[in-house]
Amino acid sequence: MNNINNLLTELGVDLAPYSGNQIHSVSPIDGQTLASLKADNAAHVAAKITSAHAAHLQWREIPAPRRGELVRLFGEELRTHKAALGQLVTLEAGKILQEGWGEVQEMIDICDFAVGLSRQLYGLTIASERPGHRMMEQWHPVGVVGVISAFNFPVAVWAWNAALAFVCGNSVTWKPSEKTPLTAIAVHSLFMKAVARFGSDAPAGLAELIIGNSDAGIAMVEDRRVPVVSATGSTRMGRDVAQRCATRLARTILELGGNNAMIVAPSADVEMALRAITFSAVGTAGQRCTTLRRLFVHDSVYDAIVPRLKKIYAGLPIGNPLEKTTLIGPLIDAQAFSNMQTALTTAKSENGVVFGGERAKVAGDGYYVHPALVEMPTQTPSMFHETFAPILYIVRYTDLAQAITWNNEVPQGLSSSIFTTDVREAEKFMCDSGSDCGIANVNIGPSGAEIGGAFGGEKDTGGGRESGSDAWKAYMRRSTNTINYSHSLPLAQGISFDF
Ligand code: UN1
Repeated sequence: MNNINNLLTELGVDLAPYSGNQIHSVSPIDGQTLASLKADNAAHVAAKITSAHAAHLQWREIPAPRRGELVRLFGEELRTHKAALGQLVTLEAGKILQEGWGEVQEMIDICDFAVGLSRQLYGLTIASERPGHRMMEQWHPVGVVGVISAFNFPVAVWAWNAALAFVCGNSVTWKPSEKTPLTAIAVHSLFMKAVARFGSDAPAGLAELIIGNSDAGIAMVEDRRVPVVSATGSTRMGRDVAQRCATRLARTILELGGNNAMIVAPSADVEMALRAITFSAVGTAGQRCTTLRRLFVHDSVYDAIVPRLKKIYAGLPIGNPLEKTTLIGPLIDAQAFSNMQTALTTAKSENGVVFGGERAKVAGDGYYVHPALVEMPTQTPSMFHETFAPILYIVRYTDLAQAITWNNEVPQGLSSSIFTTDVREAEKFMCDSGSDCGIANVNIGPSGAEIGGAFGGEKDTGGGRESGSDAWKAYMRRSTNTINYSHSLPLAQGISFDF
């Protein structure tokens, strides 16, 4: 408890205005309650959106490079508070310290990216078919951006969205997971510090934080003043968000389930593959949307990979994620543990051979598990589901085309990878008829993406793209302008309309 109070003080967080008895932040490390908070209801949400909307009307008048300056200052706050914020992520979400800090680093990276972007919100100039005409497009702020984030990346995912949204001239309302309210409050307070340093042209209400349950999220999603909703979480949640947004024709950016595979080909560098498999399958205790869940190993390297993997798995340090030597922290809660056990039982009923997967003994009331390897006879029905836990299904293959078919056969389409040193296989995997995922990697695992690339995936993953590349366009509205500088009014398509 002392630890949490010290951290909150260091981060400049005053919990008093949030205190209540409706939302409980429970540390997955030992099951202790870190804080109890009140929940926003629909009326609170509406008031926050009113404030965010008013803020957007002012903020859009500020030149984009100046808006970038606010994000730069926020990045500075994150650099200063990286250690404390990363530790708070560990306390509240249970990921190991390295990954807690990594998450804050990802926030810093997107801030840097967004600062540069604030001078590069380019539109095209387009050749007109009409004489004395010019066409161009401009990108304008869209309004209030609603962000829904999940427990597993409680701070980085908001930053991917918010850093871009702010430089694009928008305000942001944020509904974090009810499992991780403290990290959200801490990020909000760091952002408000940056706002205070920026000066009076940053309007109050630029960032609004909604602490609440799903009813608060629904109130945000259904509010007509929120033209863009970016949601990260389960496919079930995303489908619900998409349907509600569709009825009011709002735009969505969806980052939903992943069921990511790796193909290990005959020419693979075995040592590198083992490192990549282990990090991407057990990192964040298997609770990343990019976690490696399905492994297709070529028959010729199966015996070089699978027994070694078992040995590695048996020696992985499981325990308190605050301890430096730990590599696998707890699952988020009891429900996650029970989902994992159900999935393993189903796998057995499909002739899967399970290695590991049982509860690990660690002091306190946390749900720690031995990560599981499950050797499957083929790709069975249970492998089509994403279970948010460290279960890695392994299937032997002989033909690359078959492995690529398996890669693409599941409903989700987030991330994928191949280990091969054969250029033909690598290109085949990445070509039009190769992996159908938003991310297709060669000789690295499916997780751990950098912010420079567009992040997201197809099918049940939702189709959204966030963070790098041209993802910023989703946070703006495009206007096409045709300017006539001639003295006549020719019509497009040569239409004659004389009167
Ligand atoms: C998520 O799991 O929700 O690529 C995001 C990665 C991280 C982001 C994961 N950069 O694993």
